[in-house]
Amino acid sequence: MLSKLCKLCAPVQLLRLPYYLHSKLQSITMDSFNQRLKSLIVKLHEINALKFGNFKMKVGINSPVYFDLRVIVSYPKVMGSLSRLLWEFSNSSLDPFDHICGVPYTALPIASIISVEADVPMLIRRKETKDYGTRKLIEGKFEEGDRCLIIEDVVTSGSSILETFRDLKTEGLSVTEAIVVVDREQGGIQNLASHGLKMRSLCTLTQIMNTLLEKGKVDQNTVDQVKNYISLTQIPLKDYVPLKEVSKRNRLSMSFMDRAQETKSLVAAKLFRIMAEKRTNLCLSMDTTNSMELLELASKVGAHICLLKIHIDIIKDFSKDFITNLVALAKEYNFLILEDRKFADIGHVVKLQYSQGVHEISSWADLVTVHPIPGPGIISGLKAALEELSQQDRGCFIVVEMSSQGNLNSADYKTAAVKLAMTHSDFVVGIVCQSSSLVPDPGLIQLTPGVKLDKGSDTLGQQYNSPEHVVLNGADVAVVGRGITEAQDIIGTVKEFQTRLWEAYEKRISPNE
Ligand code: 5IU
Repeated sequence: MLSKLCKLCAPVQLLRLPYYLHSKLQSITMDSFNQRLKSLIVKLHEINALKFGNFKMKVGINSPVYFDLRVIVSYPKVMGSLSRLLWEFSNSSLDPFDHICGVPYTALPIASIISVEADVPMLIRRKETKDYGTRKLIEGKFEEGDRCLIIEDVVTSGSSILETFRDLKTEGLSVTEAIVVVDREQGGIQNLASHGLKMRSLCTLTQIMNTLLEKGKVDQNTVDQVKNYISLTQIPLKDYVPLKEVSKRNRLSMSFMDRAQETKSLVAAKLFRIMAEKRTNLCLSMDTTNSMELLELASKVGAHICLLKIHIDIIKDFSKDFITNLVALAKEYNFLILEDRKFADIGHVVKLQYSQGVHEISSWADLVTVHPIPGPGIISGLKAALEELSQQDRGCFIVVEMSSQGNLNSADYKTAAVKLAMTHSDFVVGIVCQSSSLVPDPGLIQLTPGVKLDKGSDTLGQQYNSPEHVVLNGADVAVVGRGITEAQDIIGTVKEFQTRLWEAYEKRISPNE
């Protein structure tokens, strides 16, 4: 593979010369390499790919310097010389490899240029897996065991590289090394090394600052600020879910009992066990406004459901007695209670909404639903409320995708939401969604609403699929509301849902039986 790389690496291929010429030429070449690197740094500064000021970083720490190498796509010459320098710098001493893969998105054009000019096959990592078709994480042609080199533009903590590393490894590729344009010297190299990945960088932040100072582009004060910042801010890996935590086992073919072993949450394990023991993956959604009606229905169907989902804020005659009776029914019939509160505020407010007010939700609801839109603070807020309770077996479902027509859940939002769920899987028991690809971990439970005996819709945007359809699309627990509550024969209908959902689940885990 490396022998093909002549076009890009010609300037450093000096290995067959006599030694005295070799070393002389090598130092000339190094001088010219360094000159070219310095001009590149100046150019990057000119095109605003390097900025100085006070910037909020993805990892939540303010920085006096910001790199936006995305702009290079508007400067093809800069993009070309950056890619060439990166390759010349690293290619002669790399571990053997069969493919290169740029970390999406900024490193994609860099990897593409290297791929074309050095004639080395490229792979592309999908940032979000397709909901349809082959559901591949990695695009391109490769065999299991092929070796892949990762290419990245700027490294801070190394978390983006590690996500690409994890997906490549999940697809069976062998990855030992990453090459990067800029190392911000904030712990990335050590973080990657702790996951068995070597990293080499074309230049460091210190080198960049020294060059810009030498060329009169920044003053000593800015250089000192950046140096001080580097020494103070060694950034830990925050959102990265290590490879070992993402089980390679496909949850769709695993039994609920097996999956109870995979979760970190007590309440998720309890739900898995209830489903297996009662042979039901039916969640009844009771959107009624009358507490007596709710209790009556719960006692009628309690034996056939694993989960009862309610909206406490629509009950007109709420009382503490109602909660006492509901909790007693849950115990008697062995189901859990899900308050479909869909929290969506900042941590401080959800902490109060969860534990205070007339409803004191955290004191009785095993589970709640949460919109991840505010970010991780919402999970911290809910957890903070629980710290004051002696009852610790509580959890939440994160709403990643909705069943309603025209919902605004974009692909990027869904990816970030799933990541949040994975990062907090001690408290997040699962994901509310419609498609199996959004629940990668067997320890997480897919909760799917929008279920009726037949496909259809209501007049306000709700969309329904059949029990078989949702289970095949990954639903572990199916939420049925009006499909049951508005049926003529409620018990008969509950039993029909229970049977059809359970049979679909059994077929999913053992397709040939
Ligand atoms: N629900 C949905 N869709 C969603 C989410 C929640 O329908 O995407 I998130 C709730 C709303 C209602 C129940 O409480 O699930 C479904 O009731 P019906 O089966 O009656 O439509």
